[in-house]
Amino acid sequence: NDDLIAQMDNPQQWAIQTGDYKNQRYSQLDQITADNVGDLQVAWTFSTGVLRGHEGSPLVIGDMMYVHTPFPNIVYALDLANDGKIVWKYEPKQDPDVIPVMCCDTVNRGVAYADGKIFLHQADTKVVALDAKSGDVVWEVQNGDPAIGETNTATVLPIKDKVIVGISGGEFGVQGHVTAYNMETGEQEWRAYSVGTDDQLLVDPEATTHLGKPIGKDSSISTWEGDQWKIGGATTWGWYSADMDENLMYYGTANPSTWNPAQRPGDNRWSMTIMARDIDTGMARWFYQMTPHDEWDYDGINEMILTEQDIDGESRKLLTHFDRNGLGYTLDRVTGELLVAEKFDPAVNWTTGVDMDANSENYGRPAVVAQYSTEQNGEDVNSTGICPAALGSKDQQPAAYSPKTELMYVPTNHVCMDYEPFRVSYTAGQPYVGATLAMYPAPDSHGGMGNFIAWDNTDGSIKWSLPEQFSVWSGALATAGDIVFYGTLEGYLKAVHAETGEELYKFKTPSGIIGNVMTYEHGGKQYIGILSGVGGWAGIGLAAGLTNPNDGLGAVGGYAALSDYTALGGQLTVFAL
Ligand code: PQQ
Repeated sequence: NDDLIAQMDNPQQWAIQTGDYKNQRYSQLDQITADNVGDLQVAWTFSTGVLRGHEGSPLVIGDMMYVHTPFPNIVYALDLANDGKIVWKYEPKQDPDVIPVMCCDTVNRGVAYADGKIFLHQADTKVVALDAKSGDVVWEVQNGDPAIGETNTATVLPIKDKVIVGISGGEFGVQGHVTAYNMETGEQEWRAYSVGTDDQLLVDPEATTHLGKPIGKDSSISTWEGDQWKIGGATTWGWYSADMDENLMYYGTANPSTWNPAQRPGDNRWSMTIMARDIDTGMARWFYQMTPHDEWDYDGINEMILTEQDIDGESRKLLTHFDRNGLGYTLDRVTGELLVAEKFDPAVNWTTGVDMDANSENYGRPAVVAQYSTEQNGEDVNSTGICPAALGSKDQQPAAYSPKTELMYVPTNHVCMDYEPFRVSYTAGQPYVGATLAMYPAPDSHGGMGNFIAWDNTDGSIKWSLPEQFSVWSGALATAGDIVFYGTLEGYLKAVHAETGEELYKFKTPSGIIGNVMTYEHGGKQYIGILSGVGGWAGIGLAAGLTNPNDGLGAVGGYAALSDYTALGGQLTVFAL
């Protein structure tokens, strides 16, 4: 898509949620630097009028800024040339019955732009194309069915002549899928399921590979008992990246349903899998399953960051992924070859690491520590002290990459859990969870539940690590000014030095931050923008008013202290020198 590519290449704009197709979240803007960031001031603010968790970020295209909200998914177009005046507002009419079917707050990770249109994927899975100038509906299409637990929180990927969209509902036993719609008309072009028959998966059993070998016939359904795959989860609610030269798009699939592993024997392919697919046809080039037969809810949907770097003196096209399971993976994104798999939080204890011997029959599999299994001999067992907790060493909060430092800047969680699986039966549209969880800070952490780290993806090592009291649930931004920004659950926007991690600036916004930091230039001036509005899975206690420690799928107890620091409220804060 030439229009979008031109906008993304222009550092004055913030044209896509992920910064670019590579998901680097890096800006060339360098007015704000490590030397002057300490002088940052609030330039203007905007209340979204909505209270629950605010994920994602605004977009900036020319003089227009587009701001979205959680359910009911309002979109505002603000005129930056006229003091942020509201040019149009779009408020979809959605049935509030979708709210209880959303697992982890009513968040939305933002709108997308291409070809003069704004694309919104609502909570009720309606995909809407709006005229970017007027806000008029150009087309709309229903992607899923909330009555069976299909909902949406993700942004969409506009690419070439398509809009690529995912689905949520892993806690409701849906059959996860990714769908391409025609950007002009909204017509469906292809749909690829994560679990299912070869036809549904869009695979060629001989040509699609897993760690260099063909996946073979019935690669998914042969790893489930009976037709459990039909309610097998593996949703696609995360971030999407793309390599236009290879014509490939990348994303990860989520947990297999239910959370009780004893109820679904087998590797449960292709849940917990990194997928590389042809953009035009959806056909899969390669898969890599990170957590076969998941026992902990370590969804594999976190972003895939694409870079070109040297490994062992050879320049390679890389894909880096920080998984919920606590391992930072680096792969060759053309072939799917596994290059690095190392823990990015030292607390991770469920595995001793991944078998990297290409000749081993366990090649690419994590070795599971029996003590932290939630299943033994086919029976479910209670397990305590598992690190990380179900929300992972990192959840959806996206990392950033600076080509200047060649480091990844990663918002992380430092949380462990007790896991009690129980038998559950499937009823369409009802929770299909099958485990009770308790979450708490990792034992070595002196109470800190998060770290903001710098990671070298070429050898899998932590360069520096900044302890945070709560999980860092906000997305990072790296800039050519040698600074990295992130937000905290208490509500601070922080700027740190890209080389050393030294804290250079912090400002407390009105509510906890789970949004992603963005930057743009307008009228010759660089601005930093961040949405506050506490919520998401970590903030679900505040967002949904829950107090029982095991509620919110176990997060309420773990993050109870958040209410001592912040309260609900959706606000955009924009900073400048
Ligand atoms: N959403 C958040 C959030 O926005 O804070 C955190 C999570 C979700 C999770 O940790 C999940 O496991 C999760 N799982 C699904 C799913 O399996 O379909 C969906 C979502 C979602 O749509 O937000 C989350």
